[in-house]
Amino acid sequence: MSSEDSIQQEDVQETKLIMIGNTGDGKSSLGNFILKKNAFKVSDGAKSVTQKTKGCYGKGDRSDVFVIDTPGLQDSSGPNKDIQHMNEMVDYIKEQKGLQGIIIVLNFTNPRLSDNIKKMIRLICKIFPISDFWEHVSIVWAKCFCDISPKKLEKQMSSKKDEFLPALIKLAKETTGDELIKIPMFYVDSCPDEDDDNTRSEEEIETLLTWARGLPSVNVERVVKNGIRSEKVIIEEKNEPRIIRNDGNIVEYQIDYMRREKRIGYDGEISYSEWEIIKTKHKIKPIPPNSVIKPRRSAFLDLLENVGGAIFELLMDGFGVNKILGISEDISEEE
Ligand SMILES: Nc1nc2c(ncn2[C@@H]2O[C@H](COP(=O)(O)OP(=O)(O)OP(=O)(O)O)[C@@H](O)[C@H]2O)c(=O)[nH]1
Ligand SMILES: [Mg+2]
Repeated sequence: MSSEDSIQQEDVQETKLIMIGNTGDGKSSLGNFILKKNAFKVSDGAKSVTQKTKGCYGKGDRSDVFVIDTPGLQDSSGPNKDIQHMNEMVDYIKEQKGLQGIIIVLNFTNPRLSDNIKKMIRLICKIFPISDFWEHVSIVWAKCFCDISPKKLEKQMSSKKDEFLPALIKLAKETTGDELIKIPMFYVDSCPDEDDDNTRSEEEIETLLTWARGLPSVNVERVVKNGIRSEKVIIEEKNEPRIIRNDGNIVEYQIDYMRREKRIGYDGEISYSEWEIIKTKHKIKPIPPNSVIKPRRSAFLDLLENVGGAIFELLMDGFGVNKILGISEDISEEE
């Protein structure tokens, strides 16, 4: 390239967009549609296709548009792959001179704002810890098929706005404290059949580019990898005794030993699995006939409530409870 060429290249006011979203939702297809050329490989199955962050200039009147395609999040190879992808994406973004638009690509055929999508958006916010983050964000609804009837389209568009915008505004408040944000939404079919009229999508992209061209550049130096951690699993255990019978002579109780997984996601979010019974012990303890105190069933229940399952079991196993409740030795213990 001659020096003249490079000056010309620098003179061109380019518009840079990055596309982020879940795997298979249509980022690469949208990139190709915006650039008017086959710059990115598109998947033809359920497998994640894009494995590397890569940018490309467009063709013809889109030659001043640079689109960065990224690997899909929620990759089927697991969260560690996501972390690797995101770290590489951050490195790539940091190399860029400018970046105007952060396009979150969502699948129009997904009816709900799932926890996964919220998780993904929170993660993107963490990567861009810039105060005006939300100013740079727009949503593109991909797979908004061009043959959908106008009436149906209008209905679905308004249901998306009703469901997603309040949730996004809440997320914005949570992340940057912004309350007055306007998130543009665009509805696009990036892969129409040849004879389909896809004017609506083309117009949507023109509006998207007008929006992006009017934005200042993101300060890419502030983009960070932190906030992305490996997923951790912590095992939590508890004992849950239940008093089954107390007729004044014996007290019968059962202890369920339970376990659950506490998962700390790579975005810091905590989730729990259901408590699972891993072992049950059935115990019968006699109350001595000459005991001065004849504890009622409610005394055991009170004890259980006051000290909790673990201490209750210790007490019942002889750490002073015999004295408290006047109970002698075990007569039966089954597992
Ligand atoms: N009809 C139609 N099909 C689409 C559209 N967007 C994506 N697809 C199809 O959906 C599939 C996935 O599209 P991709 O563009 O590869 O999705 P991606 O988000 O880049 O996927 P990963 O790279 O795996 O993260 C492909 O079969 C596309 O042809 C769209 O707007 N309309
Ligand atoms: Mg892709």
